[in-house]
Amino acid sequence: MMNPENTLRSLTQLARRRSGAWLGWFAAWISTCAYAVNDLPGGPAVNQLNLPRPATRIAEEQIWLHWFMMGICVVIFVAVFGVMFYSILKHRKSVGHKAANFHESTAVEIAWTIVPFVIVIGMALPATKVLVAQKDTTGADLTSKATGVPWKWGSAYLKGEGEGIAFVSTLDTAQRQMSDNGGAKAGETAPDDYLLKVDHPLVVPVNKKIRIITTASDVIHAFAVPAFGIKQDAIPGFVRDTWFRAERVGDFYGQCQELCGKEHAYMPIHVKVVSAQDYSAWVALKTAEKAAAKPL
Ligand SMILES: [Cu+2]
Repeated sequence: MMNPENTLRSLTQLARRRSGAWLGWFAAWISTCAYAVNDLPGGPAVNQLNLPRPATRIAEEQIWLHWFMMGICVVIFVAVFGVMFYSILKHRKSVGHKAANFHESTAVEIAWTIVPFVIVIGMALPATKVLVAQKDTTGADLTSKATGVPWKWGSAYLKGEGEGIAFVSTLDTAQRQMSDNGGAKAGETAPDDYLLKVDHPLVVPVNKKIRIITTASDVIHAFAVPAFGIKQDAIPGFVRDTWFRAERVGDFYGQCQELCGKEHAYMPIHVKVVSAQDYSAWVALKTAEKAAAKPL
């Protein structure tokens, strides 16, 4: 058995080794920061502060709601603190003011009931309108099921053009290796779609209502694409759904957004929005691939 002195010594050694590792890690991190990183259209941008550029009406409405609510909060903040600081400075006791007595003032009671009520209704009405639209998954042109599995996303086209197509989408192996090795090393550059590139993106047609049914095989995951304004938990044993209608072609990225386990960071979502013709061509290709793979 180890005596306490030996234990202490080995702990100190371990701490020393660890701090060396931390310093090395910190230096590596600083050096990767020096590389040029570019915006990823449909994904995160460099120094992005605002919400991503919307690709659906719902995402557009969410951004409007965000700034609308923010505006109301700022007005309330400025008004409340303005009155407070004005009162503290101009009506202080040292300049001869006496405190007014508002006890049982009906006018004040009515004002502080009506004003917040009006504000809450003014916020709830537009928010409810968007929320109801978000939840309305009826009348979809295409339905696809997204299944969260450790640590990938399974896609199965259930209804609409492309019915029967199914695949599993996995993070690009080269990017995964780069991450396992501690990120981009000196002389290497992490691609703009770092940890967002997958082998099989979810291909959908533009301007069509796409319904995504979510479920999971193990733990709770979440299917989310910020540019579409969607985020839906994928729960084992349950079926939930969400929808989007992308208004422009392009690549859009998301990630699992429910902390699901050790490889939560490695299950990105890539949605490829293409024109109707390109979508039909992709469906034909996938169908041919499936037919070729079938045993005779
Ligand atoms: Cu997950």
